Amino acid sequence: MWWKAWNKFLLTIGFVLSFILGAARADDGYGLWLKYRPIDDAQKLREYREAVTTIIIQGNSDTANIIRAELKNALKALLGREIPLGRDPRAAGALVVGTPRNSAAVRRMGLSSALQHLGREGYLLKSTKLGDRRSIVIAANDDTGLLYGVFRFLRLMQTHESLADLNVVARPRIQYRILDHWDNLDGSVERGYAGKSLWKWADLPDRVDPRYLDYARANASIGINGAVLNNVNANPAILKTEFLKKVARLADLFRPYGIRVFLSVNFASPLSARFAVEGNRKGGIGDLDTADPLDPGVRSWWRNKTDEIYRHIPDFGGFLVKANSEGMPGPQDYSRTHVDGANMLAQALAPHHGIVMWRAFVYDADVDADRAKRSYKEFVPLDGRFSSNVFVQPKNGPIDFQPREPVQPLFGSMPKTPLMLELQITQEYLGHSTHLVYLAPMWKEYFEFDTYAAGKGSTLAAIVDGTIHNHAMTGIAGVANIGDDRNWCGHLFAQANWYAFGRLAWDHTLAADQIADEWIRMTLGDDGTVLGTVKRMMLGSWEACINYMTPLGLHHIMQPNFHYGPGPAHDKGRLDWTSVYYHRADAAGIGFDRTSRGSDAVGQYFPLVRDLFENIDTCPEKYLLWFHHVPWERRMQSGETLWTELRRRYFEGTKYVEEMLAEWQTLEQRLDPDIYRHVKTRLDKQKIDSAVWRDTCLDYFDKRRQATVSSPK
Ligand code: BDP
Repeated sequence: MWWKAWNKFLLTIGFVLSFILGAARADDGYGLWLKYRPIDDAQKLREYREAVTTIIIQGNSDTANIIRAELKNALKALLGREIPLGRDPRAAGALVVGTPRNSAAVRRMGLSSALQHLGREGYLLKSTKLGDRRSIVIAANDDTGLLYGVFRFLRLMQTHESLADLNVVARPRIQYRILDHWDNLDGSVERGYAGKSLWKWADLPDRVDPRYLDYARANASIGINGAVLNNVNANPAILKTEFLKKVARLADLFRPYGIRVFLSVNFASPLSARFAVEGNRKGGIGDLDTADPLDPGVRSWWRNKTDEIYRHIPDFGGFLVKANSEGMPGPQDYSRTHVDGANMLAQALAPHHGIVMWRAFVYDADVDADRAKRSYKEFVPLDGRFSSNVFVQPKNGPIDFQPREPVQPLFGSMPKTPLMLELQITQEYLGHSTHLVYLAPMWKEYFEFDTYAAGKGSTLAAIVDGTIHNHAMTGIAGVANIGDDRNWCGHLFAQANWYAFGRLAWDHTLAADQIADEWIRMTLGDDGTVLGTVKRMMLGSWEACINYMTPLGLHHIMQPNFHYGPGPAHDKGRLDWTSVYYHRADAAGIGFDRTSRGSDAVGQYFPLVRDLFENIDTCPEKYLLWFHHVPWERRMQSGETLWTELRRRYFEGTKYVEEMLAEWQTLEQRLDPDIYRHVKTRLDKQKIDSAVWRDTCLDYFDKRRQATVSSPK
């Protein structure tokens, strides 16, 4: 038939075209750190080919099937040959993957006791001898642990580590490792710089974008085990039955990857829609005229809704709540407390083992004149009163994801409440997905910050992972930087921040340097020159960004709303949203006096830290203008005046960007051309932007300073 021939012709053309286009299109970044580039080191290749000749994996669960497919594809790509599935664990080069339940080989090896303390997610990688043949075992108590173990194993190969004498024992240090998507139901993403939302709500639940699986795979490969799907500024409609069906479909897809879904909920959801003001923020989807958490009708509304959610999603994770913050409704609208609000939801979730993540990002001006003090003041008095399935979730710093802040003093000050740390992966205040800023060094600085809450060693990490105050429930959340851009994150190097978040959530003791090393090798290849150059670029990029935006403890001087580019002169609107409120540059100097003579925000830290910050001579210079209003002529550690030092920092920041660009250009011949151009374009822009930051801020501050000099006495 003619149309059959025609179809065949079209198919052939399509195939040939896609082949040509595919060949012409080089690396578009879609493959993330899971590209599985062929091992090009001949000796390594020989070693790996000997070490893995056959894959033995038991079980037919969805997760087992995912593992099988991942191993087959990855090994084929890495080793350039098909590795068959086999049955005999005694074969030389057998890669045995199993749990004591499903694998006789794992049982025979007596690994059960070693697995005892590894929970559902931990795993072992061991070189072993079965008979007189060498093989490798990946063992865990549960399929999820196996999946993590397999990704770890593949990472060893991707980073060209030796497979001889493997003896890896791993388990996560933090239990809930969650990505928070600030995705709206209309497909836009709040503070998203990588296209639209990944979730195609209009297509779900019937049509499924294959990307969902790659998203889940990428998360599983770095140990992320939860996803909050929607914006904290939550649209109540997410709880409508039609949406729950869509959410359930995603949950079904993510489950075999060890990922549970969570939702942000709007506290006013039980209200009838007629209360709607400010778009969707205050009106609900119910038929009640109150959302008072102590009202029996409201409580049963939440109970019923929660029960319904679990009928759709039996392992639903729980609710994230932004309440009484930036116009979002909350219990205080009814003269109730955060405890009343959180515990009501916690009670509805408890029978299903769900949790509440109640955000501490609140800043009611009535609470204190200094915004930095407000969440501490609201939450510390509530310690000990939250239900056991409630996390309070503070951001890392006391203001708002600034390039650098001191740690949020709530950490360590609520010993009876598990605190889930909220980090921001998306670069809202750090140049969006245009600037290359590697965030692992920043997160490490926070993790290692010693609060002295229970004496020396009370680091943020030790508080968050439960060791200091003995919490079994532990968690960390990162505001995602993922969208539907082909390369997921907008900037190729923003992928490194997604990667680093997952790695640190699993093990916060990892070094930023090591994580960069892994990411570069897996993403850009194993060329030593590329590795060295790119790592250098990455490791100094955060400090450089601080320098060209907000050095020496400055903060919140960006352009309003958009949060991109400098706006030091901004002084309109709500006081605590303006730049001049924060930098306070005036006749005498610059900086926010938060000492005991000023707002006394220092008083919220434990004595040793408080005293360190209080004293201008001991306050670390990186926080100087956060805590002190400092005279322009004050001598800094460098011997320079503050003004000269400030200038020096701004110039140091922009110089670093110029160097990154120059260094990147030296790599042109060694990199994929698309990747090269993609990053080069962004570095070009970063160079311009950083100079704008520097010049705008210095000009402005200079005027304030000059005004001083020339101002009439
Ligand atoms: C601020 C963002 C805003 C978020 C808010 C939050 O500008 O878009 O809604 O944080 O965390 O940084 O709730």
